[in-house]
Amino acid sequence: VSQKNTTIVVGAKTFNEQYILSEMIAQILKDNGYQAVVKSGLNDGTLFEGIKNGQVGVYVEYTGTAYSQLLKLPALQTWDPDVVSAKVKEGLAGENITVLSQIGFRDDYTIAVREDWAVSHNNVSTISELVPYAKDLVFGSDLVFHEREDGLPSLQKVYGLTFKDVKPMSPTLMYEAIKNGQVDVIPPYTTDSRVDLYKLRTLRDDRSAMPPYHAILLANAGLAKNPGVVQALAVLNGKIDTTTMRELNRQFDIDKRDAQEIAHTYLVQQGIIK
Ligand code: PBE
Repeated sequence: VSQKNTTIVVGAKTFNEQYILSEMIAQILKDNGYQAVVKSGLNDGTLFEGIKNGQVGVYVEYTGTAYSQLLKLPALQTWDPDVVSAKVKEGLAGENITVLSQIGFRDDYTIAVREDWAVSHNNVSTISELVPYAKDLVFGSDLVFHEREDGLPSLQKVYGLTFKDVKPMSPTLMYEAIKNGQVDVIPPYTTDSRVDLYKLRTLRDDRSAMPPYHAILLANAGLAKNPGVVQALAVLNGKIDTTTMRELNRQFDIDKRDAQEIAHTYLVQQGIIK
């Protein structure tokens, strides 16, 4: 059980909302008298190991990612979000990890093409309709989507979707890459404002190959026994919806504001910290 004089490590992955939310968590903890430090730029495996052994105290994960990547549970026919959340909570408990809350928003993977390309190709609007064109198209992946079980391999299995080439890149660069025509298809995150700003069309996952990704706040089980920490972070329960998260991400990606400052402004505006 962590005392007020031990430092709580807040972990984060490598994209917009992860930087913003980890700053929020750290600022809330500090406002409640705890010491906290953000460690960002971590990959899923490092975060999973860290939160199990306590080197990471808290971080934001996503139900679909915890389900398929961390717990390696078998794909479902239809992805009922409540079933996914329940299985994740139970599975993580067995790994010394406590789900403190659902934050409120979903950050799903989608598949997107340029709007003008879609219009000139029979108005493609579902993943099924993309399949016949894929052999001539280049897919720009984030660093992991093309090889994770719930990503491209699942789309290959469910739809028979196979591209001419796959180019992995940092998640933040793939939006520029499709805008500039370096790639034809990308897997945007649904909380990213660049989908609209760059005139992309997201295609409906009409055979439900991909799981839901609700944002969940995870804590090391030892830390979760500290009622003060749990109570301090309870303010995030259901607090941030998808529209709000997209707007905060827009401030980061488009306005180029600092994550720490975005987090601070939001928490003050909401009356969460002074
Ligand atoms: N997501 C969607 C992934 C990346 C995009 C946020 C669920 C994840 O980091 O788990």
